[in-house]
Amino acid sequence: MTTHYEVRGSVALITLSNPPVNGLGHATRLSLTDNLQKANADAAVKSIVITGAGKAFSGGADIKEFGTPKALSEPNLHSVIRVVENSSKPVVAAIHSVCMGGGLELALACHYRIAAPGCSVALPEVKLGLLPGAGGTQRLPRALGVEPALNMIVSGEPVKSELLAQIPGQKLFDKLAQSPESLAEEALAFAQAIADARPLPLVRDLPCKHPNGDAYFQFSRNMVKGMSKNFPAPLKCVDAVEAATRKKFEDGLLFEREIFINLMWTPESRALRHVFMSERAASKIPDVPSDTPKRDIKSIAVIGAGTMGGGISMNFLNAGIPVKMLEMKQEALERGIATIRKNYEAQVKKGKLKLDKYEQRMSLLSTTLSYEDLKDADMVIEAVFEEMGVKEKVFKELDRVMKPGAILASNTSTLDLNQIANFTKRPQDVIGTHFFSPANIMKLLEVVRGEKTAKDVLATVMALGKKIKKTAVVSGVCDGFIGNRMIEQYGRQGGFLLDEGCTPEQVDKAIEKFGFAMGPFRMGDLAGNDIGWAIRKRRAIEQPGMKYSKTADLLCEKGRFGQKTGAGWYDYVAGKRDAIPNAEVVQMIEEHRKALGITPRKISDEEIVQRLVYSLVNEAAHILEEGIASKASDIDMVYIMGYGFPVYRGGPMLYADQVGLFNVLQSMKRFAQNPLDDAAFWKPAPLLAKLVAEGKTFN
Ligand code: T1G
Repeated sequence: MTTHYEVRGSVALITLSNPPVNGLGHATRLSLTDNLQKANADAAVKSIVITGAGKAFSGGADIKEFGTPKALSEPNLHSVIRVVENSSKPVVAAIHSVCMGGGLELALACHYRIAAPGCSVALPEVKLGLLPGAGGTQRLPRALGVEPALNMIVSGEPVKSELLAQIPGQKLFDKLAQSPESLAEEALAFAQAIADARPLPLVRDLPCKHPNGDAYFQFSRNMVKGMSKNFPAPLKCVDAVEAATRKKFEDGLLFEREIFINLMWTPESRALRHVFMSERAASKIPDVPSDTPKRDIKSIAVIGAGTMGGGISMNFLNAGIPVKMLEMKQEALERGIATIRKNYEAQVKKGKLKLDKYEQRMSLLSTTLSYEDLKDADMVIEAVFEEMGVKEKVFKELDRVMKPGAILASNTSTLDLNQIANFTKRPQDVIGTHFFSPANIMKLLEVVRGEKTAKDVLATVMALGKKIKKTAVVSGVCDGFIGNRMIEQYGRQGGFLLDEGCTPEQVDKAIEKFGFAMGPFRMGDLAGNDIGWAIRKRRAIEQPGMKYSKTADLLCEKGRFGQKTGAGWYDYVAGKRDAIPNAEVVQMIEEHRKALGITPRKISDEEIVQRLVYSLVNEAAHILEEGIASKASDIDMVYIMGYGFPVYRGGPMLYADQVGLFNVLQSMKRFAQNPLDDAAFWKPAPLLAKLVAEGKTFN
């Protein structure tokens, strides 16, 4: 049963109880409808209150049901809403905490609404590539006014109930409760007081006009078009709200329904729903139960006050966790503090951070030159030079000074975490926390699980990742973990494309048109081409057979490391980020081709995109079959949150599923036949071949 029913005096109280957020799944809709009919049939009941148990009134339709027959099974949300509106007795919605999507649409169908202060009210469907599909685009403008309603529907952002109640002329809330605690009692009293009020007010009967509709909606379309490239839903939201001002209510409802169903089947909505579920699935680790006890992390130590150490520290300061930063020299500490201050002051200047908050965060930061001062920290994160000898010294010191039970984390991005753990006598307390630069901005955190990392250490760090607002994804130990291991293959393909006839600009533009934030060559210039250079030198010793294009080495031999040297694949003007193509680099590539006897050919954007994206997919299949990542959706999270993969395509794995793994494999076979490519490169990962043979998908 997913709604409770009880009668208090002459009021029937129906409580939605479908944890965690009272999603309006089929069972809940059925139970709610039954209880509404029961209340209407009970002569002792004069009025009805609907509320939500736990931490929400309702988080909306049950996203987990989408794409399954249940989502549309009767009673669907429209039918439930009709039962509420047709109730012969007044129905009062008592909303608190969270009232979103279908949950708000349900409340809008009630005759009266009482809200507790602090309730987050939203129609966030647009974030799932949809629009409100149960009358929200037709009722909210009537209850709140066209403009505030359109803003909420197009942005999908929550607004606090007390702010909405202040909108002049709003009919959304009949009353604001004194507090969340008094809501139920106040709602019952209200329901009793209006029990005989007739006629029962319906939001659908309210007028819905905009005094300057044509101009307003045209203006809205222009604004929305600018910010919603590649996302079809926002503009459709404008169409639906405009329909509310032009059509009869029932016609507007049909119009909304038609758009909703069309959007539901768009690849963009499929991708955005996948991202919503994947982001939450990432925190679920197959062999670590969600109730695993976590260690209490009240203070953090950070070793290294450089770019990474400073950025990492800011995450914890932002979450109100004190940080003690250690460096070898005082001037390094001062530089680190100055950088942190500069970052915060930039946010204060942009109005993104209040001055008192900035000072409060800085008050949580302390520094030291002595390891002894770190001994009471609950967790330490080292962000020192990426060289195993340095890591060894640091971890031996940490092992010596840190209290028992402290978590010892390394921010290494390429080194073997198991080897680092074995420098200590407590490898079970060692874990990798691979932040992405800039560490205070990038959402991705790869949590690297060593073979001896204890389960409670892993659970603790995953929960800490959520607390500092990161998308934490668990990776096993391998060279490059998940993201960098895949990006290496992507980079190799980029080099082969240059050898065969492309310019850096052509490759970047093709993949950026596909939706990547930045192509491989602009990204190399940003991260520093010398990083890849060092990896290739190491690779030449460890895996001599691995084929690379020489172009990147030729570039580095010219000292063109990228933005940090003012020139890389492109030229850069100081203080600007624009990548300016450089004729010498193009000429260097042409001469290199001649030296190899290669006649350049025209390569289509489609081939560029396929070779770059499928190189990610094939390496990801290896990562999955080796258990480095436990699920394909984690890999999608890594790529969207850490490498600029377009969110509206859902990540490389979902994209491959939507292209069809059979088609991916066919393309790979074609690339393998290209003598200038690398047949070994395109050898399908066994898992990929298996999924194709079985007609299955990654997700
Ligand atoms: N359906 C199913 N599960 C949901 C859910 C939903 N609507 N919302 C949250 N969950 C699960 C989530 O997967 C996680 O599960 C747990 O609840 C806690 O979520 C017709 C069609 C409500 C503000 O888009 O914004 O109505 O991982 O970690 O930080 O017009 O969840 O524990 O198994 O995010 O406290 C519109 C989406 C649906 C709201 C709570 N509604 N949810 O945040 O917890 S479409 C939404 C949120 C719709 C109608 C249309 C947030 C939250 P698990 P959480 P939180």
